[in-house]
Amino acid sequence: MDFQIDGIRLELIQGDIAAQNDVEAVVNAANAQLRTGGGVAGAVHRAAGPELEKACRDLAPIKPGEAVITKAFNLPNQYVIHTLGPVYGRDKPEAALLEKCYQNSLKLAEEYRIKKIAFPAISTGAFGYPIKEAAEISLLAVNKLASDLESVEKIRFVLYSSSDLQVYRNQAQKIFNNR
Ligand code: AR6
Repeated sequence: MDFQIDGIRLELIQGDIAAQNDVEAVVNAANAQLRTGGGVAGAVHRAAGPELEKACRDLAPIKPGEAVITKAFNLPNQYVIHTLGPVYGRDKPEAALLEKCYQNSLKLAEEYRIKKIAFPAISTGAFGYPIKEAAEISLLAVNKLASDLESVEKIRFVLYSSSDLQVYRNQAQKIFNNR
C-alpha cells in the first residue's frame, strides 16, 4: 500500500529488511555497541558480512535516538544507517526518542543524498515498543519531515509480519487520508 506525502512516496510492505535491493540505504535497529544481534541487527550483519562490524567499531557506542551511517558491504545497498531505539519502559521519554531515530536517520539520508530508504519498525522487537504506538510515531515523524526532504523521494517501511503490516496500514490511513 502506497501513500503520497508532500512529494514523498511512502510504501508499506511485508518483508526482510536485508533483502531490499532497490533502495540505497537500509536502516538497522541497532544495539548501542553496533554489534550483530537478534532480529534486524542479526539479519543486517549476516547479510552484510563481518566487514560491517569492523566499520561500526569506531562509531560505537551510540545513545537512544542517535543514528550513524556506514557502507553496506555485501548487502544489496550502498549504505546502512544504524539507529538505536529506546527500550520501552526504560529509556525516557520513549516516544520522543523513537521519533528522533526516524528524524536522525532521515537527516543522514539527506546528507548522503540518498533517494530511497527502507526502515524496519525500530524498537518493536526485543525493545518491546507496542507496534500500534510505534507505527503512529514513525508515520507522524515522516509526515512532519516530508516537506523538508530534498534528496529523499521514497520511504519504505518493511514490516516483518502481516499483522504488523496491517497495523501500519491502519495507522497510515488514519494519518494520511485525513490530511
Ligand atoms: N526484516 C524486517 N523486520 C524484522 C526483521 C527483518 N529481517 N527481523 C525482525 N524484524 P528488533 P529492536 C522486526 O528486535 O526492538 C537486536 O537484537 C521485528 O519483528 O530487530 O529495535 C539488537 O541487537 C520487530 O517488529 O529491534 C538490539 O539489541 C522489528 O523488526 C535489539 O534487538 C524490530 O525488532 C534492538 O531491538
